[in-house]
Amino acid sequence: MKITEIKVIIASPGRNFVTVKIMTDEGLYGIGDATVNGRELAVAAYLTEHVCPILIGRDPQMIEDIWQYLYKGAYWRRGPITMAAISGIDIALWDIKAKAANMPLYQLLGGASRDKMLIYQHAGGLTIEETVEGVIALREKGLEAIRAQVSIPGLPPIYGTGPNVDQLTAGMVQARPVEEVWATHKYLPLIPKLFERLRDAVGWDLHLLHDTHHRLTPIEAARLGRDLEPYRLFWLEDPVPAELQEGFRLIRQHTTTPIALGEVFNTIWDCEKLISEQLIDYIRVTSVHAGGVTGLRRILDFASIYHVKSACHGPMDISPVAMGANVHVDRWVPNFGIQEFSGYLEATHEMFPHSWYQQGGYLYSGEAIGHGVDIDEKIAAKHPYVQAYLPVARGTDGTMGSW
Ligand code: GCO
Ligand code: MG
Repeated sequence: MKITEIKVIIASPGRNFVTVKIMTDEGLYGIGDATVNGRELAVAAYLTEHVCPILIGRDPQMIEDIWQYLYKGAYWRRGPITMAAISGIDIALWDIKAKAANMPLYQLLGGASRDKMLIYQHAGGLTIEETVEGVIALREKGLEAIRAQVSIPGLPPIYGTGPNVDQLTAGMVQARPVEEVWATHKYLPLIPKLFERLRDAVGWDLHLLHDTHHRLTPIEAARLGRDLEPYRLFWLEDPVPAELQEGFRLIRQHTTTPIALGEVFNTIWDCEKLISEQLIDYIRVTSVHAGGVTGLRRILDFASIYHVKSACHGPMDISPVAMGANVHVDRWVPNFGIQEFSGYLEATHEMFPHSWYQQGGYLYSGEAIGHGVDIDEKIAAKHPYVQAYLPVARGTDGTMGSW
């Protein structure tokens, strides 16, 4: 089998996605996701200028060799743009291999370890009561795990708390990032109050999660983790930016609140210490950013030795293609924890026909051959790229912080 053509499709069915389509001389094709939210065109150029031309004529069945060729062969290792490009190719190659084997991808990976994948979705509000209502509404839809976020009183809505940004900004050009305001000293005492109220309202059966989105220092995170202990969270996510992996030792010394981390990680080297020192409980790497199915599987296998469970990143900017790859890995991986699934806009569903589906609090892989996700290129052509950025966050004095 030979690769004959690789298309890089940039389309914005409500938000931007970069999709890879690899064609072969045997008529089989594979689809991959290479989206990096807010930096889409950089990955697309990396692929079209530097990756696609050198793969034409190669055997698509040699997935590991192609992965190493793109990783080691670039000389400039790691990094989100390189790794998203490798991921897009890798996901498409696994799709082709599974199609050639006439199997759903999870079968090729080793077969099903479970029938359905526990998911969590997001509830947010401008006030604690609004968030409580959001959590109750999701529970009524059958969700068993829910992430809860709330705005800081007196400040404009922050990450995960305002009206759904994706619905609001669908198709709108954004010339520069929105600026949000952040105040740690107001946030830290607020969040335990949210979860105290939530436990009163929903009891103890529901899994509750919270995302700090990299905004604290280790000692602040240790304090928050400790203050949240009475409410038994499923996890506290991204409490601190993780470039300094040893910073998490401090958090661990002070709290038993489980820690989830890794949605911005690209390789095993970004989390090697965090995992081997058992400084985290859930690893949030995802197929589109951590080297495709090949990279994801390697990290999750490594994590299994240290009792760290999988929790693939799955917001709206992870396309339905990467979601398909994640769901097949999830179906197989022995150390599965949970899958994030924030759902998609209708236009996104239409552009990416997929065999995975949600029912209540679970995702199901479906039994389609390959990873089961396709792209409708005619629909994609109707949704051209729209300039858009992720927001940034500043302290109340204007200091740039982590968003
Ligand atoms: C999450 C994440 C996302 C990111 C987004 C950035 O936990 O789902 O924090 O919401 O902010 O993916 O592109
Ligand atoms: Mg997050």
